[in-house]
Amino acid sequence: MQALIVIDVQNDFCPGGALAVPEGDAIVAPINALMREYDAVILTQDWHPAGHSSFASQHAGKAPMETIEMPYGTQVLWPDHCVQGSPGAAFHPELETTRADLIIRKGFRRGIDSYSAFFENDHETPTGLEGYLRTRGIDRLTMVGLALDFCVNFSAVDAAKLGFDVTVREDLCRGIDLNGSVNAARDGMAQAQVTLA
Ligand code: VGL
Ligand code: ZN
Repeated sequence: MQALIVIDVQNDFCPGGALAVPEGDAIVAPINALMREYDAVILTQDWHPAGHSSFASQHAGKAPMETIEMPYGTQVLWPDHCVQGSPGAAFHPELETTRADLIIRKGFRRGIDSYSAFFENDHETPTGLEGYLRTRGIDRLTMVGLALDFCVNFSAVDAAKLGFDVTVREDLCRGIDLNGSVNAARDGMAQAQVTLA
């Protein structure tokens, strides 16, 4: 069984949004077209409480894109984005959300970020997605969405480590590209046996 995992295709990651990824909206129509080819479609949604610890606004003297040391490791600080219930947290209006079997939200704990659809950034707190996929007999995953170098990358590497057969469709992703993070993500995914297509 094969699932399409659509990562964070939300207004804040599209042009005009709070953490806009260049051309983030260009992938929406082709992702919609791809949905019908899969046994299951799963969407992820970045879903932060106001005042989330990944927001630069919560750290005096810090600007977006700077880093901070958290108990679970180094954290990039972001502009306020994807605040629960805000228009920026909503899916892109053209994304065919009605086709989704499951919407998994992440990053909802104030003190910890969650890039991956499988584990929070401590790399051990599960989101529950693994159990959902295994109980449905889904073993092959195709990942698309935003951003290639953060949430798609961490989700794909975790999925491969968990033993899923993972393909990332790079043409249906766009990246933030912070200090070479797109190339680093490509290397990390290849090392983890993720197929880049
Ligand atoms: C993401 C940064 C912060 C992503 C989410 O979806 O890649 N990036 N929150
Ligand atoms: Zn976020």
